[in-house]
Amino acid sequence: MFQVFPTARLRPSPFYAAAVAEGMTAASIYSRMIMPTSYGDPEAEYWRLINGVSQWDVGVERQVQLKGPDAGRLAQILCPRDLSTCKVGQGKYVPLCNHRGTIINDPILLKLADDLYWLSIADSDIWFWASAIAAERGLVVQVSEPDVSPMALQGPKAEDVVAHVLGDWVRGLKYFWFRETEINGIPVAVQRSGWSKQGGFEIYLKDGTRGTELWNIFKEAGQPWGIGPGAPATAERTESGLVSVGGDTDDMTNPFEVRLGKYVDLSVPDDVVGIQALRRIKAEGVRRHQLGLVLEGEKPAPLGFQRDSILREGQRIGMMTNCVWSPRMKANIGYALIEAGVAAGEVVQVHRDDGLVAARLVELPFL
Ligand code: THG
Repeated sequence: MFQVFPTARLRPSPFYAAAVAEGMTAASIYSRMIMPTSYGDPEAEYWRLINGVSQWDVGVERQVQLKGPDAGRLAQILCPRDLSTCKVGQGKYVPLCNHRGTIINDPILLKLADDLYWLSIADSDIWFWASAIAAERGLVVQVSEPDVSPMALQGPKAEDVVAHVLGDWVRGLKYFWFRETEINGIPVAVQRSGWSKQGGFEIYLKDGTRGTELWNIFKEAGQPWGIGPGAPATAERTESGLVSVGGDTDDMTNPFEVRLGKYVDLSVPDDVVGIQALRRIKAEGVRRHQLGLVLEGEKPAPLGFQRDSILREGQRIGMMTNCVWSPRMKANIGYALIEAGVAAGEVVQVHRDDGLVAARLVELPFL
């Protein structure tokens, strides 16, 4: 047992005190912040997400704000997805790539105004990247990290809870669309989004001094629906086929390898970072692709990234990037990043601490 304490560098989220009060038992580090990952009963937390409503401190999803006359131009230069039709109030999932076409982050982009965007980022430092590219291209735009921290409500009953707090208009919000509003004078943006496929909303808190207050408003409002604390759930996201950039990807992974090619528009302007490489990769075809793995037996496999961990007839053909017990499939499942010639339906061997275990390759998502 060890403890990690918040410091100026390991910043607590505005919901940290609430998470501790809820009985947080485990946490991870994400964007140099503490992210609660469990409250002591992972099984109950999983079923609450599948059947009810779960409340998550995802303040680690930091915003990179682009503000100024060239904000829209910078957003498009950073994103190999066409943003020309993106409306104010709309969000879009946008894999970001470097000049070689390698995925470096996969934010949700929010267009707050014609001259104001947020990139709601995953775990890498896009603030440096965006400001460097803006400066190199001579753009008139300020890049900053605003005081904005999301809290998620996920699960089939999330909509009822959010409508109870905010009104029935939230039921009409389309996927990834959002609206700025206030809750008891607390400034927020409310978006239909979240890192699960169970449906739900994210409440972006715009005043970091009011995290506990906002947390408790939803905690109390959610009582009739059995709300409880939870966190982005590895089992659910794996079953649902969501990609974790940095977890399921390495320093050579392009979007086409991990089923994110549908978020790349090859017709975006030539000055979009990475687009030339992405066009070349698309023309040449990928060398690897992502499939699901269903392991034989009930013994858990080690979590996480293992290079060359998948074998076929003694040959190393790829790696298992993630592995978790699926309560709904009653099996250990994971993702393979594997040679493109290897197809779903084949049986391979996966390295485990006690030797090799057989695994069947399947198409994603599992469910
Ligand atoms: N919410 C917010 N910010 C975030 C995340 C979030 N930043 C970091 C991280 N999560 C970004 N990653 C993802 C990955 C997938 C999705 C959202 C954020 C997602 N994908 C759907 C899918 O793949 O099926 C839908 C994509 C689509 O159809 O456009 O939801 O969770 N604020």
